[in-house]
Amino acid sequence: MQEPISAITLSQHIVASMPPRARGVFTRIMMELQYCVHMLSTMIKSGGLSDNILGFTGEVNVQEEEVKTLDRLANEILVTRLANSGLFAAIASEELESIVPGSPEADYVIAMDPLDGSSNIDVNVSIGTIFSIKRKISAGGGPEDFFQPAKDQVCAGYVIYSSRTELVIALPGKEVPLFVLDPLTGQFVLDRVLQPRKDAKYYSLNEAYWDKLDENVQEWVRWLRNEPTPFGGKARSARYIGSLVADFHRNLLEGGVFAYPHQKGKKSGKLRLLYEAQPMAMIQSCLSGRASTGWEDLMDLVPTELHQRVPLIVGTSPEVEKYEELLRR
Ligand code: FDP
Repeated sequence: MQEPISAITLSQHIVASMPPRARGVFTRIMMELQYCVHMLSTMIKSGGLSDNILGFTGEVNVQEEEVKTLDRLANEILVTRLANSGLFAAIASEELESIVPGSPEADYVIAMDPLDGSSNIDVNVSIGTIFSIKRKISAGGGPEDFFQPAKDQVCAGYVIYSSRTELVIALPGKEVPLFVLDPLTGQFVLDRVLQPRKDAKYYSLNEAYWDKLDENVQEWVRWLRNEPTPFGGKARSARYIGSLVADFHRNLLEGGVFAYPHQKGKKSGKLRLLYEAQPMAMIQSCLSGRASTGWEDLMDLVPTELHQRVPLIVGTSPEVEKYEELLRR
């Protein structure tokens, strides 16, 4: 990491990447997200000492999952601040059944998973926040704004809360920077620009579902385990953390493929198109990778429901393409 005194901050980086006549809206969006993330990161790292943030709330969310206290807090902080920021016409959260209205005149909408990897909260394992920003196409902010394909996102990103809090953002056609949160100043500073990884060292999938996977997917996993990579690497090793953000981040940095496939008799998968699959698809595509349901390219798939679930195969291109090839048989 750079010397703090010469570090490039997130706001400096965004201002430098914008066209000269930009109005500064996007910079304000990033500053608002930075503020929320700093708050969340501080709460998470306090480990429940200063606030009672661990455990369950006793509620069940729209996804029929038990809500953890931190899930609820993260959702409240992000939704309340972003809805009142004047920067978004509408907000969609994985935790909420309906869209939350913002400022109808704003140009953007944001979909987010406020806290990804809930099952890892209470065991001090990496968790994250995922977001996807789209340009508003309706008059005042409605479902159609969210039902645009991943390739039409204006920005996708995630935060990983681990030994460091890191932010990765992708703007179409631009480099993918990785920022680190300086806990003293609450500013994200540029750590590095990520480089595409052609070769997959790892694959990540929950192998406990082996008996539920269809034969083509099982064959793909055997191929990953046994065949050398097309670029001369060894057969891939396995890593599964169980937080999408953490597994995806690891594969993005090291080279790998993450899969949460469909199962026999259940084509829909588990992960959510708007809050998880679309943002990861854009980030991976900006780094020469691919994201697919197995049947459709996730950059092109047009959402039809707010909480739509899809199979997600995302990572280095040859591995994703092999998956698609096996499913086509
Ligand atoms: P979690 O249920 O802990 O919130 O989207 C939710 C998610 O975690 C992803 O982060 C993770 O990749 C996946 O679900 C884990 O699901 P399995 O336990 O079924 O493997």
